[in-house]
Amino acid sequence: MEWRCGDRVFELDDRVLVMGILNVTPDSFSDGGRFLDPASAIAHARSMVEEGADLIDVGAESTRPGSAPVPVDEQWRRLGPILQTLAHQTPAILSIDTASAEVAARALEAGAHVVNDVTALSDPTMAPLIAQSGAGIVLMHMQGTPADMQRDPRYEDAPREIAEWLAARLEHARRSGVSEDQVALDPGIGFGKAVEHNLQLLARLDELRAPRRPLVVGLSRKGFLGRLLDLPADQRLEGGLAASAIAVFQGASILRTHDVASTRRAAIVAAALRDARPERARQRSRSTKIG
Ligand code: HH2
Repeated sequence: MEWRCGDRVFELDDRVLVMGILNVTPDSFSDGGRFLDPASAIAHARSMVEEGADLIDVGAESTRPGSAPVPVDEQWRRLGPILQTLAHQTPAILSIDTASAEVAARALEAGAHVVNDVTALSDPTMAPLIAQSGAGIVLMHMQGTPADMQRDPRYEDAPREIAEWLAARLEHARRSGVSEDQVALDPGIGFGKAVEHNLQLLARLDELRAPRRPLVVGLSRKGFLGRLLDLPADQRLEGGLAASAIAVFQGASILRTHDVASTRRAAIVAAALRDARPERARQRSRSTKIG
């Protein structure tokens, strides 16, 4: 399975990608205010690249529960200098975490390769931008908006409904001219989901594999881990690694995380275990013979 992001192509049958998070916001739930200053943001991005990040996901708008949208000009004031420097001075592939096509267009112009859209193309000018630029796009599921999503999220069967919703958004992207190989899908852990919905999604992640597109999972330090562990955001690492390993075992290809080095190590072991299952071993020997 290939994921095409502009002039870069990721081959994802065997590899798990680590997407390091760089939040240039005053209010993100676990690292708000730490990387607002461009020098500290750039140093943090560099250290994530050294730890093995394949992509750096840069965002200027927190989407924590209760947050409000950040105007385009303010997003760009925070992002512009950082993206321009990173595009020229690091080998990392840059992803822009925004729902605004205007911000995404400026970021792609500055050298980003991926748009991470937590609203899955809700801005009507986003799909044409992705189609025309050839950038990679992450389509994420959210029930409601960040302002109201955690009030009382309800599903009859969260994994089934979210799988159907993601397949429909993929179809919408395709009809808007986006090539399927540009798209990655994300169930949106914590976005309009109660603890049990997040657990069902992670326990049954393999049910989301049907469209044969790369699956992104972002669970780093999130609230459901805090609820299970009764611990604050800075003490949820081991819980997050356990859940990430299970996600990889079931087919996740991209892990979005604040903790790059440890997530990479967990992903390598989980992917090796996944590939040791008889059906995967058979698939791999078939594709080796064909290739
Ligand atoms: N989670 C967050 C933000 N963007 N994008 C994708 N594709 N998947 C996710 O799960 C996801 C995301 C929220 O996490 P974080 O960036 O740490 O916090 P905040 O939104 O407060 O900046």
